[in-house]
Amino acid sequence: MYSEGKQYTSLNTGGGYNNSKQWRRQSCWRKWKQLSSLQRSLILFILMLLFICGLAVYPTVTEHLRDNHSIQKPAIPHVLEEPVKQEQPLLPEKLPQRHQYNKRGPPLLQNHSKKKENSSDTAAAGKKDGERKREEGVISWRGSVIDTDQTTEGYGRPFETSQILGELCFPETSWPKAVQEAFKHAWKGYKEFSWGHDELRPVSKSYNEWFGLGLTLIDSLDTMWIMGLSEEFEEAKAWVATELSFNKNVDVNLFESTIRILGGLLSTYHLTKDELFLDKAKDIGSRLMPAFNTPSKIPYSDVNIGKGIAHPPRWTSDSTVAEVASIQLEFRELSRLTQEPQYQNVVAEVMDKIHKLGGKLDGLVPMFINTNNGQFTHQGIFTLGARADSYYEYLLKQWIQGGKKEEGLLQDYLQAIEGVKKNLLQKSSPNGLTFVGELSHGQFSPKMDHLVCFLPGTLALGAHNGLPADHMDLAKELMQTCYQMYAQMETGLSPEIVHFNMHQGSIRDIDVKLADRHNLLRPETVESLFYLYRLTKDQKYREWGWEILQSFNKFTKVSSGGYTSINNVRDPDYPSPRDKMESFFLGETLKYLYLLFSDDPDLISLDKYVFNTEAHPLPIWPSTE
Ligand code: DMJ
Repeated sequence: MYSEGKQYTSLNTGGGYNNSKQWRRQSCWRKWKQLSSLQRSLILFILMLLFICGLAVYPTVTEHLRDNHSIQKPAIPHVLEEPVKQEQPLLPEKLPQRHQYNKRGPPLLQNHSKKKENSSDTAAAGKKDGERKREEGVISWRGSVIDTDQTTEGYGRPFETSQILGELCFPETSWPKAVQEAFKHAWKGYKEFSWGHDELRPVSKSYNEWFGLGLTLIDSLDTMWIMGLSEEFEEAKAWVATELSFNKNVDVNLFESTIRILGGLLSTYHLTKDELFLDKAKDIGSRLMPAFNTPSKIPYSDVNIGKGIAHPPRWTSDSTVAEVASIQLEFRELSRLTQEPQYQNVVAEVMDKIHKLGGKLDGLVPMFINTNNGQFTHQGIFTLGARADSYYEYLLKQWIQGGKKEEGLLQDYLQAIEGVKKNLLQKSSPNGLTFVGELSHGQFSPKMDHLVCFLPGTLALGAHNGLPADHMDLAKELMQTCYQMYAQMETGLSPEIVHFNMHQGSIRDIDVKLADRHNLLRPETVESLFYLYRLTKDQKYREWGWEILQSFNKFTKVSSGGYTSINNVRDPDYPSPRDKMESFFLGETLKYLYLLFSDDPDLISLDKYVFNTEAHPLPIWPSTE
């Protein structure tokens, strides 16, 4: 054989291209015939064996190749981390819901208290995962299934994931640690690229200045304390002690700086008993006071804390109702601590004026209030979302903070919840999700901001404090809806705004408009999950929170440090980073997740503390005061 091979080579080299092909065929045949029958049988046997082995390993190899190929196309190129084994659990397929609608009718809503077998989607349930995967999509670089024909709205994740995520990959006892890790990763980015500045821009590895006061650092202080991250806390504290100065010629927003800075400093003072934080709180509190120097005593939106001059926005003399009515917890606490009544007095006057104002609808308030005449403006529009949300939250929480004595606050809150039920509460079609819509001059709109998802938590807190039990029932229904706003998106993350379908024959409950597909790492849903879990101990709320954390890690984590808000929660291939990590991601979102997973009910007991709207716990006043 060897000599013939040599001969072939030499002949081939010498011959022309066409002739050589023919000659090769003849030569092979000649060689085959020269073999003994034993040799021929042996060769045939080996070939058969190779063929059978090939058939057996083929699917694995092709899947492997497909996986490798898709790794070339990360969700956010050069931004998000490549999948790391410990952090990427073995995800079951996320099936494109549109196929569910088209082929098998409406999808089941995610509900972890139900078992898969409860599904009416028998066709899908009867198939094995692998079959479904091959039938409906290709495998993405993260191991989830990408729809191959994503052209319309209405996808979702009809199958349960949390059992597998929770039980097989990460025991529940490790969930608080996973939140700590997320915090450390966020902090790493902040420390490296934006130390002492307001917000991290994790993708461009730079920062954003809003007030120039180290907003993220201050917002994060009590989170680090609660999580036991002493090293990180100490370095932040050193910055507060040596670098933080409010004697700056800058305009700050009264509401934002109250809830984030004043609230953050006050709660850190309470947790640590370190006077440094109280001194800083007094300093910023007194510098914000000029905002209340208005003809109506309804504060302006902006204050220059260096010059002591306040003003409304350039285009209007209106302030936002949520903004002027969600600074009370902090100013009241500042008065209690300093024994200086002026802080409490100015914010109490705002509440008193709003309490007496006309223009409400069954306790619901319009979104704007004029700083000159003290009247509501843009009347006739009612929402529990942006510009009104925390007005309702602070009615209840002030009542709790003050030891449940201020009857006016309680009555306003109870009336408002009745107003919500009467005017804004509806059910979606086809699955009957309870949601809170909006009203504009008598016209109902089935639009709900993610911001509204604070409401389940607030309702549950009220019920825990002796308010009607049906508040808790409503809280549970709305909690399910807020969870669905995450679960039905391809990334597992909620958009900023959703619209619910109400007409008979709808094929899906939730629609998302193109302009509303962003996610800003907001806390409201995990905030409510925390309350619902603490107050009911129903395990499903923890599982939902765990899923949400996983989704943040999958789609918003930036490898060099930090997390980014994203533009498109419906595109798991390219969620499109916005390059901004809001301070409330560390101040609120991760704090509530940590508390949700913590087994210690005394870690910020709801009977001792009330959280401000930026998740900074302030003490409930002792009954002797
Ligand atoms: C936070 O600043 C507060 O939670 C506020 O009440 C609403 N907006 C953000 C979070 O979404």
